[in-house]
Amino acid sequence: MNILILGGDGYLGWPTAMHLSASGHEVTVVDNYLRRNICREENSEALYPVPNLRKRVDLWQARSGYAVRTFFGDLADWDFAAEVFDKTRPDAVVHYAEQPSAPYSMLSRRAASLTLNNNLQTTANVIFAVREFCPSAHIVKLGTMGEYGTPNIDIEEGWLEVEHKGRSHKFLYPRQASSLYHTTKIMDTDLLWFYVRTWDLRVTDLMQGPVYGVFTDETGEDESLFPFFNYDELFGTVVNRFAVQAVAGFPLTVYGKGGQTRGYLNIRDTLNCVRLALENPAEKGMLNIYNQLTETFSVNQLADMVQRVGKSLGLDVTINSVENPRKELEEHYYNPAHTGLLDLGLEPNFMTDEVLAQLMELILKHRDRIDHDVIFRGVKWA
Ligand code: USQ
Repeated sequence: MNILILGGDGYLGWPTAMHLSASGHEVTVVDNYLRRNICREENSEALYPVPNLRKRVDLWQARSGYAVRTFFGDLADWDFAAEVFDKTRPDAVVHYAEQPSAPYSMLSRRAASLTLNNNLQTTANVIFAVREFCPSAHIVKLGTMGEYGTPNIDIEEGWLEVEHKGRSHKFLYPRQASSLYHTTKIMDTDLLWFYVRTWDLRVTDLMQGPVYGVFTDETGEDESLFPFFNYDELFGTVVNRFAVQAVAGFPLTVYGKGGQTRGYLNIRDTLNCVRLALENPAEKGMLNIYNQLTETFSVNQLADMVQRVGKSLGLDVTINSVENPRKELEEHYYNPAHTGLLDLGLEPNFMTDEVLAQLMELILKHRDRIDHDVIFRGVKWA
């Protein structure tokens, strides 16, 4: 397939580009360095330096023999989006081109506006561009499990059959997010669903939980091909943060009671899920939704695992409950269905002690670069 990856420089975009090109697809990546620029502005630099996208593409080609085409620009700008879609006419589009941080979206009015404008305008432009230049293309959109929030009933895979006064109807599963970022993802889903119904688009929306790790089949041990590894409060996800904190001797920052439960997945499984979604496209006029997670943990369980593995590596790991800067339930029911991707053939890479130890050993090599000041800044929701 001829595949366009939007946000191809990101934590997930770049590993996806390598994975899909290694799987035999013709890959084009698009990025405007939004994440790199925000990270620089906010002093949220990754643990190790990451080559720019042109250099990454060259390094990957030298290693694998596969060429990846690049476009640089802002997909929220229609003229640029139209040029990219017109020149590539893709069979499928993987849409990661969004501001991905919940804490950043809650930082200031400016950060909130950037998140809203970027995420919604980019999604709208993707929809308009697909209709104009490649109406049969399959859009694979990265959504988030955070769209559902933490309801006191089982979370279904995208849809809910509702019975009301003797009649029934299937609706999108109710959505109730706990950050502005997550709310933009709900709005994206609504936009996509509207245009699926109206213009017969083909869309798969992947409701993904927090991702951890950096190693993939394509990176091997080659650090020049690794994705960004953020451990700061804004752009680091919790498992990656805890692994760095353990190495740095920084008490693990469990927010509040630590009973917050989410569905996690190894970065290797993100790549496999996206590939499986591409290989099993939605029909015309269909919105397929999969819950993209492999196992659930509370924050306390994660902290205990990281502490145990850290100790086995000779690290002195302590756990600290800090006042929760976020507004979220700290104890709640959580039971999300996630059989769709397994049915398509996903073979999960679980969070074993070996997986965490490998990650911490990588961090140990870079421990001198860890900046304690960015680990916790306490961006408050309220
Ligand atoms: N948490 C802590 N301590 C920390 C950091 C986080 O207790 O130092 C807690 C948070 O309060 C939250 C949970 O860990 O309850 C997960 O937080 P996170 O920062 O790993 O994940 P989140 O902000 O929800 O966002 C991340 C990605 C986002 C993706 C989302 C999937 O940044 O792009 O959409 O995970 S999900 O969480 O399922 O919505």
